[in-house]
Amino acid sequence: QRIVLATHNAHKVEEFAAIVAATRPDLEVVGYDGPEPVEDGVTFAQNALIKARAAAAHTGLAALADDSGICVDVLGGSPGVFSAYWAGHRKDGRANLELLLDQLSDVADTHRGAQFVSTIALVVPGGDEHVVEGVWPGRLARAASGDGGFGYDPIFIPEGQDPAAERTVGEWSAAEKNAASHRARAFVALAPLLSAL
Ligand code: ITT
Repeated sequence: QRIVLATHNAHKVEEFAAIVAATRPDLEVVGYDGPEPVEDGVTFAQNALIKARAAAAHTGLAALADDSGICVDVLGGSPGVFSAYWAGHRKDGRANLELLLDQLSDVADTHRGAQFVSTIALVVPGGDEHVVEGVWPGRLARAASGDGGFGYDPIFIPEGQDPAAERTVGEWSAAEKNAASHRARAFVALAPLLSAL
């Protein structure tokens, strides 16, 4: 079974490949280098559907797209769908992360709650459309640490760690992240839909 992954983000491709290899090794996930549609939705679901529909139409294959971001409680859920260009620099993840740290510089640890969200759309050409979501709760660190992963990983501390040894996702291995992340959680909801294709 072949399915196209409609993303131009190499980190997402890598994480998906690892998650699929661990759970659905029979599935052949192919990359997408076709036209990039304008992502003008105001929700993760709208943007994920825009990307998956474009890839399904262009390739004739069932298509998956991930729209994701970090949602910070004291910012009312921002950056959210604007996560990729929060500081205006779409390709410069570091500027985005530094702006977010600045914005929270006066906020105490008890109020730094945040969550990563991954919304995945599955579009079958001429057929069904599905949207699933994975949420990874945690809080923002006071400073960046670690250089693993991408985007906001160096400032995100997932919930449920030993309080004496908490680490940011930037300090986690790829295998640890891919077993626990918002993307892995969305994939759990996606798996039965893929099996039904
Ligand atoms: P595509 O649209 O081509 O898939 P993109 O990077 O532009 O790639 P999004 O519009 O979904 O994708 O933006 C997601 C942003 O949210 C991403 O650039 C990061 O800043 C952040 N983000 C999403 N998942 C993340 C993760 O696992 N770790 C760290 N940051 C993440």
